[in-house]
Formats: sequence, structure tokens, C-alpha cells
Amino acid sequence: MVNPSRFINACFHRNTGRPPIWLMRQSGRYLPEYRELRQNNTKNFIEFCKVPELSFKATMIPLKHYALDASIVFSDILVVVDALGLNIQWQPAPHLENPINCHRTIQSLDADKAAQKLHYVSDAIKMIKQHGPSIPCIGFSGSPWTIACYMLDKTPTNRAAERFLSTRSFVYDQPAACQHLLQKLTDIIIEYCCQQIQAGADSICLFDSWGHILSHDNYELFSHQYIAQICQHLNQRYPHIPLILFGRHLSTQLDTIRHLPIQVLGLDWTTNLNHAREKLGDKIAIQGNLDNAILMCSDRVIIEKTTALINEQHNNPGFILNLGHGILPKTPPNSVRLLIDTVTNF
Ligand code: 1CP
Repeated sequence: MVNPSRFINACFHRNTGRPPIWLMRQSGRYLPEYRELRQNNTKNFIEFCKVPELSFKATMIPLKHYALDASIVFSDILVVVDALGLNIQWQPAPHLENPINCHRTIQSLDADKAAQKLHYVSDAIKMIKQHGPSIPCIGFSGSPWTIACYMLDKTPTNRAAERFLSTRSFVYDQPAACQHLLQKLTDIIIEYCCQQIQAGADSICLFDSWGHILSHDNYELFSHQYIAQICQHLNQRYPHIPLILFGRHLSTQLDTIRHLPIQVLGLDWTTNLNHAREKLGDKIAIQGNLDNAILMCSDRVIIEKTTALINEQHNNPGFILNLGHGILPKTPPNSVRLLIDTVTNF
């Protein structure tokens, strides 16, 4: 049984009072204690993620400092790539020496074993539920498409126009191979999310962080239909576990997304929340969508923008306050505190 809470209530459109808050990337490089924990454990990043005690410690850091309404297990979407046997290096951006470039390699990926190899994430969730504070714990996975982006490209370049160019051209050159890969990932992700729920995760978040780089029509064919399979499966098997889908630049996909069996849609700052609310109705709660750049601004701006968002959504029982994308490494921890205090003291 999941404990009723502000966060879970908001997921099911029944929150009263101030909105719950959690933040994407609430653990991570902006926190000096996290950087210290990483430095003292010289393992590469994926190896760090594989130790449940370290994942547990990293999950706890923001909870010690801030009054958050949910935890999120410390891990990464790319543990799935590692479980499939691909060698990822961190420089510090993820780098794959041999990205996938043909159908034969996709056929040879051992999907059956991959989900089992990810048991360390479930072990971390068990520790969080046993030893952490009694707030809901969010488990997560990348969406099939977003994980595939990192499997088909060597290094995601910082030049926006060329970002995931190999991945984007693979979709057109070899659509059948691409869909074969996405189906394999879908099967693994279903199993992986079930494991997390069985370990005690109170909610599951699917990060489709790169869905928006697909053309409008290809979004449905290469991202949405696989997300739909995952959500249908999880929602049918665990109807009490709220599913959060996060995506960026989703304004033009809301008519497609509103048919998904999800409880929450996480939106970035390019989408107008009232427009989204109109499109989604009362069945799907909304989460977001402060610009993460405001955390680089003065205290006055942080308080003003946060208060304006709370006021805008004050009559919405299905609203979860979050950033529109993850906290950036340069963010001052005191700004994060101010944001959280502004919400919790409202
Ligand atoms: O050395 C280090 O410390 C590595 C930095 C780091 C951290 C702290 C990476 C590498 N991942 C993480 C943790 C992480 N990643 C968490 C747990 C932290 C928390 O939220 O409390 C989560 C939920 C993620 C999810 C994630 N990883 C996403 C989806 C969300 C999003 O931000 O869009 C994505 C796209 C990644 C890929 C990734 N992992 C790490 C980096 C540097 C990146 C981005 C690479 C890129 O720019 O494409």
C-alpha cells in the first residue's frame, strides 16, 4: 500500500493546499556533498551507480537539506545501455566507443538478461524505503527513444544543430532496425520498472528528454507508441502507482499524449501550463515548469516567479511544482533552498 501524501494526492488530482515539490536532478553536481561523495569513490559514474549504498547516500543528500515532497532514486537513464553490454565512458558527457550502426548488432543485443542486471537500482530503492524519510520514492527510466539516442550516437555534441545527428539519420535510413531496437528497449524497460515498483517505488517517471528532436510525425512512430506500451502495461498491473511522463517542447503533441494512461505529464517552460491543462482535462495532472535559469537569478526573481506559478495553479488539485528541466550543475544550492522554501511556506 502506498502512503497517501501530498505528492501522490496531486498525481491523482486530489491535492488541497500548496502544491508538492520535487526537482529533476535534485541530487547531483550542484551539491558539494555529492561532488565529495563522487570524489571519494573514484569509480567511473556507472560503477558508482551500481553500488546501492552509494546510490542511497546520494539520494539522501538533498533530503537532508531541503523539505522535498518526494525522493528520486539516484541512478541514470544510461544504466540500461550498460546492462545491454555497451561500453559507456564519461568525459564527463557520455561517450560510446562503438555506437550501434546496423541491424545485425541490434539483433545480437541480449535483452533477456539486461533487466536482471539492473537489480542494483531495486536494491537502492529498498534501502531508501527502509532507511529514508517517509516520503514517496520515485523510480525512473529513460523512454525507449531517449535511451536509443545515446546508443546510436558516439557522443552527444554540444552543437545543438548536430546533436544526435547519427541517431536522427538512422531513423530514416534504417527504420525497421530502429524499431527493432526500440521494441527491445521497451520490453526491458517494462521489466525494469516492474522491478522498481516491486522494490517499493511509489511512482515511476519516464524521461523522454529527446522526444522533441523527432519530426512531428515520427514522434508517434518512434517515441510515443513505445511509451504507450510501457504505460499500458504498468497502469494495468499497478493502477495505484502514478506514472509521470516528462518531455520537452510538447505543446504540439498534447493531442497525442492526452490519450496515454499516465497520471502526470511533466512539461518544460516552453509549454503554457493553462493551455496544457485545457488539452489534458482532469485526468492527467501537470508538473513543471519553472525555467531552470531562474535559479541563476537574484532572490527577488526566484521568489517572484515561484509565487506567480503557485498563484496561477492555486485551484488545481493536479499540480506538482518542479523545474521544466533538471537543475544545472552551476546552480547555487542556496537558490534551490529559496525555491523550495517559497513553495513549502506558501
Ligand atoms: O560524474 C557525475 O557525477 C555524472 C553526472 C550525472 C549525474 C549526477 C549524470 C551523467 N547523471 C546523473 C544523475 C541522474 N541522471 C539522475 C539522478 C539525480 C537526481 O535527479 O536526483 C537522473 C534522474 C538522471 C536522468 C538523466 N540522465 C536524464 C533524463 C533527465 C534529463 O535531465 O533530461 C538524461 C538525459 C541523462 C543523461 C545524462 N547522464 C549524465 C549526463 C551528463 C547526462 C546528459 C548528457 C547529455 O547532455 O546528453
